[in-house]
Amino acid sequence: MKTQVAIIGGGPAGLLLSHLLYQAGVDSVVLEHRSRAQVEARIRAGVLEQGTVDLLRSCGLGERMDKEGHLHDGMKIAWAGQESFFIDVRKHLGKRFMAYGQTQIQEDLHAASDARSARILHEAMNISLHDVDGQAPFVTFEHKGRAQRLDCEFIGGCDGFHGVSRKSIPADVLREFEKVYPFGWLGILSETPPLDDIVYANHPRGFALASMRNPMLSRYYIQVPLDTRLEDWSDERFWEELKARYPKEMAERIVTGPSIEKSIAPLRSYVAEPMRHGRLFLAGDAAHIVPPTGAKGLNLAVSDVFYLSRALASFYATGSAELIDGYSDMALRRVWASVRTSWYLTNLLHRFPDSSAFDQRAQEYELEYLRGNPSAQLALAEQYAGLPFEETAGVAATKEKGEEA
Ligand code: RFL
Ligand code: PHB
Repeated sequence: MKTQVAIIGGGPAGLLLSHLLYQAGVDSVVLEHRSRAQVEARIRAGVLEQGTVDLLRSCGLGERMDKEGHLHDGMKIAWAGQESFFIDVRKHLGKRFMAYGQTQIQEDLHAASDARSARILHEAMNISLHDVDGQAPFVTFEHKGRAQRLDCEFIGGCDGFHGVSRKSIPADVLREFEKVYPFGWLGILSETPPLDDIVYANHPRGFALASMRNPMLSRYYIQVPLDTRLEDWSDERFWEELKARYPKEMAERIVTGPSIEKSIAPLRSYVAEPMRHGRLFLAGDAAHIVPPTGAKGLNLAVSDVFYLSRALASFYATGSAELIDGYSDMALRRVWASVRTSWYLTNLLHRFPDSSAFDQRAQEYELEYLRGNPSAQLALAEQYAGLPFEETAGVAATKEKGEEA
Protein backbone atom coordinates (compact mmCIF):
# COMPACT_ATOMS: atom_id res chain seq x y z
CA MET A 1 0.00 0.00 0.00
CA LYS A 2 1.04 3.57 -0.57
CA THR A 3 -0.13 6.93 0.77
CA GLN A 4 1.13 10.45 1.45
CA VAL A 5 0.56 10.36 5.23
CA ALA A 6 0.38 7.17 7.30
CA ILE A 7 -1.58 7.86 10.48
CA ILE A 8 -1.02 5.56 13.45
CA GLY A 9 -4.05 5.47 15.77
CA GLY A 10 -7.72 5.96 14.94
CA GLY A 11 -8.75 7.88 18.07
CA PRO A 12 -9.90 11.50 17.87
CA ALA A 13 -6.44 12.82 16.92
CA GLY A 14 -5.82 10.30 14.13
CA LEU A 15 -9.27 10.52 12.57
CA LEU A 16 -9.43 14.31 12.73
CA LEU A 17 -6.00 14.50 11.11
CA SER A 18 -7.16 12.25 8.30
CA HIS A 19 -10.34 14.36 7.90
CA LEU A 20 -8.47 17.69 7.73
CA LEU A 21 -5.84 16.29 5.34
CA TYR A 22 -8.60 14.98 3.07
CA GLN A 23 -10.14 18.45 2.97
CA ALA A 24 -6.74 19.83 1.95
CA GLY A 25 -6.41 17.23 -0.80
CA VAL A 26 -3.78 15.12 1.00
CA ASP A 27 -4.16 11.34 1.01
CA SER A 28 -3.80 9.29 4.20
CA VAL A 29 -4.30 5.78 5.60
CA VAL A 30 -5.19 5.26 9.28
CA LEU A 31 -3.94 2.16 11.11
CA GLU A 32 -5.76 1.41 14.39
CA HIS A 33 -5.04 -1.67 16.45
CA ARG A 34 -8.46 -1.93 18.14
CA SER A 35 -11.84 -2.67 16.57
CA ARG A 36 -14.15 0.20 15.67
CA ALA A 37 -16.59 -0.87 18.41
CA GLN A 38 -13.81 -0.82 21.03
CA VAL A 39 -12.72 2.65 19.99
CA GLU A 40 -16.30 3.93 20.11
CA ALA A 41 -16.92 2.42 23.54
CA ARG A 42 -14.36 4.65 25.30
CA ILE A 43 -15.90 7.14 27.70
CA ARG A 44 -13.51 10.00 28.21
CA ALA A 45 -13.58 13.70 27.63
CA GLY A 46 -16.61 15.92 27.72
CA VAL A 47 -15.65 19.57 27.73
CA LEU A 48 -14.67 21.31 24.50
CA GLU A 49 -12.99 24.70 24.37
CA GLN A 50 -14.34 27.36 22.04
CA GLY A 51 -11.34 26.84 19.70
CA THR A 52 -12.15 23.13 19.41
CA VAL A 53 -15.84 23.85 18.81
CA ASP A 54 -15.00 26.43 16.11
CA LEU A 55 -12.62 24.03 14.38
CA LEU A 56 -15.13 21.15 14.40
CA ARG A 57 -17.77 23.46 12.94
CA SER A 58 -15.46 24.84 10.26
CA CYS A 59 -14.50 21.39 9.00
CA GLY A 60 -18.09 20.14 8.78
CA LEU A 61 -18.17 18.14 12.03
CA GLY A 62 -20.35 20.49 14.04
CA GLU A 63 -23.89 19.59 13.08
CA ARG A 64 -24.68 16.95 15.71
CA MET A 65 -22.56 18.73 18.33
CA ASP A 66 -24.65 21.89 17.88
CA LYS A 67 -27.86 19.88 18.23
CA GLU A 68 -26.95 17.64 21.15
CA GLY A 69 -24.15 19.50 22.94
CA HIS A 70 -24.75 21.81 25.85
CA LEU A 71 -23.14 25.27 25.85
CA HIS A 72 -21.93 26.66 29.13
CA ASP A 73 -20.10 29.77 30.24
CA GLY A 74 -17.48 28.66 32.74
CA MET A 75 -17.06 26.55 35.84
CA LYS A 76 -17.77 26.70 39.55
CA ILE A 77 -15.34 25.98 42.34
CA ALA A 78 -16.66 24.89 45.73
CA TRP A 79 -14.76 24.06 48.88
CA ALA A 80 -15.53 22.87 52.33
CA GLY A 81 -18.11 24.92 54.11
CA GLN A 82 -17.72 27.89 51.75
CA GLU A 83 -19.86 29.53 49.12
CA SER A 84 -18.90 28.40 45.65
CA PHE A 85 -17.71 30.93 43.06
CA PHE A 86 -18.04 30.98 39.31
CA ILE A 87 -15.18 31.48 36.84
CA ASP A 88 -17.14 33.25 34.15
CA VAL A 89 -15.20 32.68 30.97
CA ARG A 90 -17.94 34.13 28.81
CA LYS A 91 -18.07 37.37 30.78
CA HIS A 92 -14.28 37.80 30.86
CA LEU A 93 -13.38 36.62 27.37
CA GLY A 94 -16.57 36.19 25.37
CA LYS A 95 -15.76 32.48 24.98
CA ARG A 96 -17.96 29.51 25.85
CA PHE A 97 -17.57 25.74 26.29
CA MET A 98 -19.47 22.86 24.84
CA ALA A 99 -20.34 19.76 26.87
CA TYR A 100 -20.22 17.07 24.19
CA GLY A 101 -18.77 13.62 24.71
CA GLN A 102 -15.60 12.33 23.11
CA THR A 103 -17.64 9.20 22.37
CA GLN A 104 -19.97 11.26 20.17
CA ILE A 105 -17.05 13.03 18.47
CA GLN A 106 -15.56 9.64 17.70
CA GLU A 107 -18.87 8.52 16.18
CA ASP A 108 -19.07 11.73 14.13
CA LEU A 109 -15.53 11.19 12.87
CA HIS A 110 -16.36 7.60 11.89
CA ALA A 111 -19.49 8.77 10.05
CA ALA A 112 -17.46 11.41 8.17
CA SER A 113 -14.80 8.81 7.25
CA ASP A 114 -17.52 6.46 5.98
CA ALA A 115 -18.99 9.24 3.85
CA ARG A 116 -15.68 9.75 2.02
CA SER A 117 -14.74 6.03 2.00
CA ALA A 118 -11.58 6.80 3.95
CA ARG A 119 -8.96 4.09 4.26
CA ILE A 120 -9.07 3.19 7.96
CA LEU A 121 -7.80 -0.24 8.90
CA HIS A 122 -9.03 -1.44 12.27
CA GLU A 123 -7.36 -4.33 14.09
CA ALA A 124 -4.04 -3.60 12.40
CA MET A 125 -1.64 -5.50 14.66
CA ASN A 126 2.09 -5.35 15.45
CA ILE A 127 2.56 -1.97 13.84
CA SER A 128 6.17 -0.99 13.42
CA LEU A 129 7.62 2.26 12.00
CA HIS A 130 10.72 2.22 9.77
CA ASP A 131 13.19 4.83 8.45
CA VAL A 132 11.30 7.68 10.09
CA ASP A 133 14.34 9.94 9.78
CA GLY A 134 15.00 9.05 6.13
CA GLN A 135 13.36 10.20 2.90
CA ALA A 136 11.12 7.15 2.46
CA PRO A 137 9.55 6.01 5.72
CA PHE A 138 7.27 2.97 5.83
CA VAL A 139 5.09 1.09 8.27
CA THR A 140 4.75 -2.68 8.62
CA PHE A 141 1.81 -4.41 10.33
CA GLU A 142 -0.48 -7.43 10.20
CA HIS A 143 -4.06 -7.17 9.04
CA LYS A 144 -6.53 -10.04 8.77
CA GLY A 145 -3.67 -12.51 9.18
CA ARG A 146 -1.54 -11.00 6.39
CA ALA A 147 1.75 -9.12 6.71
CA GLN A 148 1.43 -5.68 5.11
CA ARG A 149 3.66 -2.74 4.24
CA LEU A 150 2.51 0.87 3.90
CA ASP A 151 4.90 3.23 2.08
CA CYS A 152 4.42 6.91 2.85
CA GLU A 153 6.00 10.35 2.84
CA PHE A 154 5.11 11.34 6.40
CA ILE A 155 3.83 9.58 9.53
CA GLY A 156 1.34 11.08 11.98
CA GLY A 157 1.88 9.41 15.37
CA CYS A 158 -1.60 9.66 16.91
CA ASP A 159 -1.59 6.40 18.87
CA GLY A 160 -2.06 7.70 22.39
CA PHE A 161 0.17 7.43 25.44
CA HIS A 162 0.88 3.69 25.10
CA GLY A 163 1.38 3.64 21.33
CA VAL A 164 4.46 2.76 19.27
CA SER A 165 5.10 6.12 17.59
CA ARG A 166 6.81 7.92 20.45
CA LYS A 167 8.86 4.80 21.16
CA SER A 168 10.22 5.01 17.59
CA ILE A 169 12.08 8.22 18.48
CA PRO A 170 15.63 7.42 19.67
CA ALA A 171 16.17 7.82 23.41
CA ASP A 172 19.01 10.30 22.87
CA VAL A 173 16.66 12.59 20.90
CA LEU A 174 13.53 12.43 23.07
CA ARG A 175 13.31 14.49 26.26
CA GLU A 176 10.59 13.46 28.70
CA PHE A 177 9.00 15.55 31.46
CA GLU A 178 6.76 13.69 33.84
CA LYS A 179 4.80 14.10 37.04
CA VAL A 180 2.75 11.27 38.51
CA TYR A 181 0.10 12.22 41.08
CA PRO A 182 -0.55 10.06 44.14
CA PHE A 183 -4.27 9.49 43.38
CA GLY A 184 -6.74 8.74 40.60
CA TRP A 185 -10.30 9.63 39.61
CA LEU A 186 -13.20 7.24 39.96
CA GLY A 187 -15.81 8.33 37.40
CA ILE A 188 -19.37 7.34 36.68
CA LEU A 189 -21.84 8.09 33.95
CA SER A 190 -25.49 8.13 34.94
CA GLU A 191 -28.75 8.77 33.09
CA THR A 192 -29.84 11.48 35.48
CA PRO A 193 -30.19 15.25 35.02
CA PRO A 194 -26.86 16.96 35.80
CA LEU A 195 -26.27 20.07 37.90
CA ASP A 196 -26.58 23.29 35.87
CA ASP A 197 -22.84 23.99 35.95
CA ILE A 198 -19.59 22.07 35.93
CA VAL A 199 -18.56 22.17 39.59
CA TYR A 200 -15.07 21.33 40.86
CA ALA A 201 -15.02 20.69 44.63
CA ASN A 202 -12.14 20.66 47.07
CA HIS A 203 -13.08 18.90 50.31
CA PRO A 204 -11.15 17.34 53.23
CA ARG A 205 -12.45 13.96 51.95
CA GLY A 206 -10.90 14.69 48.53
CA PHE A 207 -11.67 16.28 45.18
CA ALA A 208 -14.99 15.84 43.35
CA LEU A 209 -16.30 16.97 39.97
CA ALA A 210 -19.82 17.30 38.64
CA SER A 211 -20.05 17.40 34.86
CA MET A 212 -22.50 16.56 32.10
CA ARG A 213 -22.94 15.13 28.64
CA ASN A 214 -26.55 16.20 27.96
CA PRO A 215 -29.70 17.13 29.92
CA MET A 216 -30.26 13.47 30.87
CA LEU A 217 -26.67 12.27 31.20
CA SER A 218 -24.43 13.21 34.11
CA ARG A 219 -20.73 12.58 34.60
CA TYR A 220 -19.27 12.64 38.11
CA TYR A 221 -15.81 11.96 39.46
CA ILE A 222 -14.24 11.60 42.91
CA GLN A 223 -10.58 11.53 43.88
CA VAL A 224 -9.55 8.05 45.12
CA PRO A 225 -6.29 6.43 46.29
CA LEU A 226 -4.27 4.69 43.59
CA ASP A 227 -4.93 1.21 44.99
CA THR A 228 -8.74 1.62 44.75
CA ARG A 229 -10.62 -1.40 43.38
CA LEU A 230 -13.66 -0.76 41.23
CA GLU A 231 -15.52 -3.71 42.75
CA ASP A 232 -15.42 -2.03 46.17
CA TRP A 233 -17.48 0.88 44.85
CA SER A 234 -21.17 0.16 44.57
CA ASP A 235 -23.29 2.97 43.09
CA GLU A 236 -24.69 3.67 46.56
CA ARG A 237 -21.24 4.11 48.02
CA PHE A 238 -20.22 6.40 45.15
CA TRP A 239 -23.23 8.70 45.50
CA GLU A 240 -22.83 8.93 49.25
CA GLU A 241 -19.15 9.84 48.94
CA LEU A 242 -19.81 12.32 46.12
CA LYS A 243 -22.51 14.15 48.04
CA ALA A 244 -20.33 14.30 51.14
CA ARG A 245 -17.79 16.35 49.16
CA TYR A 246 -20.21 19.07 48.00
CA PRO A 247 -21.73 21.93 49.99
CA LYS A 248 -25.08 20.83 51.41
CA GLU A 249 -27.31 22.82 49.04
CA MET A 250 -25.49 21.41 46.01
CA ALA A 251 -25.45 17.86 47.36
CA GLU A 252 -29.21 18.09 47.77
CA ARG A 253 -29.59 18.94 44.08
CA ILE A 254 -27.55 15.96 42.84
CA VAL A 255 -29.96 13.44 41.31
CA THR A 256 -28.75 9.88 41.79
CA GLY A 257 -29.52 6.76 39.76
CA PRO A 258 -27.85 3.60 38.46
CA SER A 259 -24.45 4.09 36.80
CA ILE A 260 -24.08 3.01 33.17
CA GLU A 261 -20.28 3.19 33.26
CA LYS A 262 -17.73 3.25 36.05
CA SER A 263 -13.96 3.47 35.69
CA ILE A 264 -10.78 4.63 37.41
CA ALA A 265 -8.12 6.81 35.75
CA PRO A 266 -4.73 7.60 37.32
CA LEU A 267 -3.53 11.21 37.07
CA ARG A 268 -0.32 12.12 35.31
CA SER A 269 1.39 15.03 33.53
CA TYR A 270 3.78 14.06 30.77
CA VAL A 271 5.36 15.89 27.83
CA ALA A 272 7.69 14.49 25.16
CA GLU A 273 9.94 16.92 23.27
CA PRO A 274 10.39 17.38 20.39
CA MET A 275 7.08 16.36 18.82
CA ARG A 276 8.80 15.65 15.53
CA HIS A 277 11.61 13.35 14.50
CA GLY A 278 12.47 13.31 10.80
CA ARG A 279 9.23 12.52 8.99
CA LEU A 280 7.39 11.36 12.12
CA PHE A 281 5.11 13.89 13.86
CA LEU A 282 3.49 13.16 17.22
CA ALA A 283 0.05 14.56 18.02
CA GLY A 284 -2.34 14.24 20.98
CA ASP A 285 -1.80 11.83 23.87
CA ALA A 286 1.09 10.20 21.96
CA ALA A 287 3.11 13.30 22.84
CA HIS A 288 1.58 14.51 26.09
CA ILE A 289 -0.79 13.62 28.90
CA VAL A 290 -2.44 16.05 31.28
CA PRO A 291 -4.42 15.19 34.40
CA PRO A 292 -8.10 15.64 33.49
CA THR A 293 -8.57 18.46 36.03
CA GLY A 294 -8.47 21.19 33.38
CA ALA A 295 -10.34 19.18 30.68
CA LYS A 296 -7.47 19.87 28.30
CA GLY A 297 -6.34 16.53 26.79
CA LEU A 298 -8.73 16.25 23.86
CA ASN A 299 -8.55 19.98 23.21
CA LEU A 300 -4.76 19.71 22.91
CA ALA A 301 -5.09 16.74 20.56
CA VAL A 302 -7.32 18.94 18.37
CA SER A 303 -4.91 21.90 18.32
CA ASP A 304 -1.91 19.64 17.55
CA VAL A 305 -3.79 18.10 14.67
CA PHE A 306 -4.89 21.49 13.39
CA TYR A 307 -1.26 22.72 13.33
CA LEU A 308 -0.02 19.48 11.79
CA SER A 309 -2.65 19.30 9.06
CA ARG A 310 -1.98 22.94 8.17
CA ALA A 311 1.78 22.31 8.02
CA LEU A 312 1.42 19.22 5.81
CA ALA A 313 -1.17 20.90 3.57
CA SER A 314 1.15 23.89 3.14
CA PHE A 315 4.06 21.57 2.28
CA TYR A 316 2.03 19.80 -0.42
CA ALA A 317 0.58 23.04 -1.77
CA THR A 318 3.75 25.16 -1.88
CA GLY A 319 6.73 22.85 -1.33
CA SER A 320 7.73 24.97 1.68
CA ALA A 321 8.81 23.05 4.80
CA GLU A 322 8.57 26.14 7.02
CA LEU A 323 5.44 25.10 8.91
CA ILE A 324 6.56 21.50 9.18
CA ASP A 325 9.83 22.69 10.69
CA GLY A 326 7.96 24.94 13.12
CA TYR A 327 5.35 22.33 14.11
CA SER A 328 6.95 21.01 17.28
CA ASP A 329 7.72 24.42 18.79
CA MET A 330 4.32 25.83 17.89
CA ALA A 331 2.42 22.84 19.29
CA LEU A 332 4.55 22.75 22.44
CA ARG A 333 3.77 26.38 23.31
CA ARG A 334 0.09 25.50 23.58
CA VAL A 335 0.83 22.15 25.22
CA TRP A 336 2.88 23.68 28.03
CA ALA A 337 0.23 26.35 28.65
CA SER A 338 -2.38 23.60 29.17
CA VAL A 339 0.01 21.34 31.08
CA ARG A 340 0.64 24.20 33.49
CA THR A 341 -3.08 24.95 33.88
CA SER A 342 -3.94 21.30 34.55
CA TRP A 343 -1.11 21.00 37.06
CA TYR A 344 -2.21 24.23 38.81
CA LEU A 345 -5.85 23.10 39.04
CA THR A 346 -4.81 19.63 40.19
CA ASN A 347 -2.74 21.16 43.00
CA LEU A 348 -5.46 23.65 43.88
CA LEU A 349 -8.34 21.21 44.08
CA HIS A 350 -7.05 17.84 45.35
CA ARG A 351 -6.05 16.65 48.78
CA PHE A 352 -2.52 15.29 48.63
CA PRO A 353 -1.85 12.39 51.02
CA ASP A 354 1.57 13.77 51.99
CA SER A 355 0.66 17.46 52.28
CA SER A 356 1.74 19.32 55.41
CA ALA A 357 -0.35 21.74 57.47
CA PHE A 358 1.56 24.49 55.66
CA ASP A 359 0.61 23.13 52.21
CA GLN A 360 -3.00 22.88 53.31
CA ARG A 361 -3.18 26.46 54.52
CA ALA A 362 -1.48 27.74 51.37
CA GLN A 363 -4.05 25.89 49.25
CA GLU A 364 -6.95 27.33 51.28
CA TYR A 365 -5.59 30.85 50.92
CA GLU A 366 -5.12 30.40 47.19
CA LEU A 367 -8.82 29.46 46.96
CA GLU A 368 -9.76 32.43 49.14
CA TYR A 369 -7.68 34.76 46.97
CA LEU A 370 -9.29 33.46 43.79
CA ARG A 371 -12.78 33.82 45.22
CA GLY A 372 -12.30 37.44 46.19
CA ASN A 373 -10.18 38.70 43.33
CA PRO A 374 -11.64 39.44 39.88
CA SER A 375 -8.17 39.80 38.29
CA ALA A 376 -7.19 36.35 39.55
CA GLN A 377 -10.46 35.00 38.18
CA LEU A 378 -9.76 36.61 34.82
CA ALA A 379 -6.29 35.01 34.74
CA LEU A 380 -7.79 31.60 35.52
CA ALA A 381 -10.55 32.13 32.95
CA GLU A 382 -7.88 32.77 30.30
CA GLN A 383 -6.06 29.58 31.17
CA TYR A 384 -9.18 27.45 31.47
CA ALA A 385 -10.45 28.75 28.12
CA GLY A 386 -7.20 27.61 26.42
CA LEU A 387 -4.91 29.72 24.24
CA PRO A 388 -6.18 30.68 20.79
CA PHE A 389 -4.68 28.69 17.93
CA GLU A 390 -1.63 30.47 16.57
CA GLU A 391 -1.86 31.88 13.10
CA THR A 392 1.00 31.57 10.65
CA ALA A 393 2.78 34.65 9.32
CA GLY A 394 1.11 34.14 5.93
CA VAL A 395 -2.41 33.79 7.33
CA ALA A 396 -1.97 36.77 9.68
CA ALA A 397 -0.69 38.99 6.84
CA THR A 398 -3.63 38.08 4.59
CA LYS A 399 -6.08 38.83 7.43
CA GLU A 400 -4.45 42.17 8.18
CA LYS A 401 -4.67 43.12 4.53
CA GLY A 402 -8.35 42.23 4.55
CA GLU A 403 -8.95 44.34 7.66
CA GLU A 404 -7.11 47.34 6.16
CA ALA A 405 -9.14 47.06 2.97
P1 RFL B 1 -6.43 8.25 22.23
O1 RFL B 1 -7.81 8.64 22.45
O2 RFL B 1 -5.72 7.47 23.28
O3 RFL B 1 -6.36 7.46 20.84
C1 RFL B 1 -5.21 6.75 20.43
C2 RFL B 1 -5.63 5.65 19.50
O4 RFL B 1 -4.47 4.91 19.09
C3 RFL B 1 -4.74 3.52 19.23
N1 RFL B 1 -3.46 2.82 19.45
C4 RFL B 1 -2.80 2.16 18.48
N2 RFL B 1 -3.10 1.96 17.20
C5 RFL B 1 -2.21 1.25 16.48
N3 RFL B 1 -1.08 0.69 16.99
C6 RFL B 1 -0.76 0.87 18.29
N4 RFL B 1 0.35 0.35 18.80
C7 RFL B 1 -1.63 1.64 19.09
N5 RFL B 1 -1.63 2.01 20.38
C8 RFL B 1 -2.73 2.72 20.59
C9 RFL B 1 -5.69 3.40 20.40
O5 RFL B 1 -6.45 2.20 20.35
C10 RFL B 1 -6.55 4.65 20.20
O6 RFL B 1 -7.68 4.38 19.40
O7 RFL B 1 -5.49 9.52 21.92
P2 RFL B 1 -5.83 10.87 21.11
O8 RFL B 1 -6.49 10.54 19.81
O9 RFL B 1 -4.56 11.64 21.14
O10 RFL B 1 -6.94 11.63 21.97
C11 RFL B 1 -6.64 12.14 23.25
C12 RFL B 1 -7.86 12.09 24.17
O11 RFL B 1 -8.41 10.79 24.10
C13 RFL B 1 -7.53 12.45 25.62
O12 RFL B 1 -6.58 13.48 25.67
C14 RFL B 1 -8.77 12.91 26.42
O13 RFL B 1 -9.69 11.87 26.54
C15 RFL B 1 -8.39 13.43 27.79
N6 RFL B 1 -9.55 13.78 28.63
C16 RFL B 1 -10.20 14.99 28.46
N7 RFL B 1 -9.79 15.86 27.50
C17 RFL B 1 -10.49 17.02 27.28
O14 RFL B 1 -10.07 17.81 26.41
N8 RFL B 1 -11.61 17.35 28.00
C18 RFL B 1 -12.09 16.53 28.99
O15 RFL B 1 -13.13 16.82 29.56
C19 RFL B 1 -11.36 15.31 29.27
N9 RFL B 1 -11.78 14.47 30.22
C20 RFL B 1 -10.01 12.89 29.61
C21 RFL B 1 -11.12 13.28 30.41
C22 RFL B 1 -9.38 11.65 29.83
C23 RFL B 1 -9.85 10.81 30.83
N10 RFL B 1 -9.19 9.56 30.99
C24 RFL B 1 -9.87 8.34 31.09
C25 RFL B 1 -7.76 9.47 30.82
C26 RFL B 1 -11.58 12.44 31.41
C27 RFL B 1 -10.94 11.23 31.65
C28 RFL B 1 -11.46 10.39 32.79
C1 PHB C 1 -15.92 15.41 31.91
O1 PHB C 1 -17.05 15.86 31.69
O2 PHB C 1 -15.63 14.20 31.69
C2 PHB C 1 -14.88 16.31 32.48
C3 PHB C 1 -15.19 17.64 32.76
C4 PHB C 1 -14.22 18.47 33.28
C5 PHB C 1 -12.96 17.96 33.51
C6 PHB C 1 -12.64 16.65 33.23
C7 PHB C 1 -13.61 15.81 32.71
O3 PHB C 1 -12.00 18.78 34.04
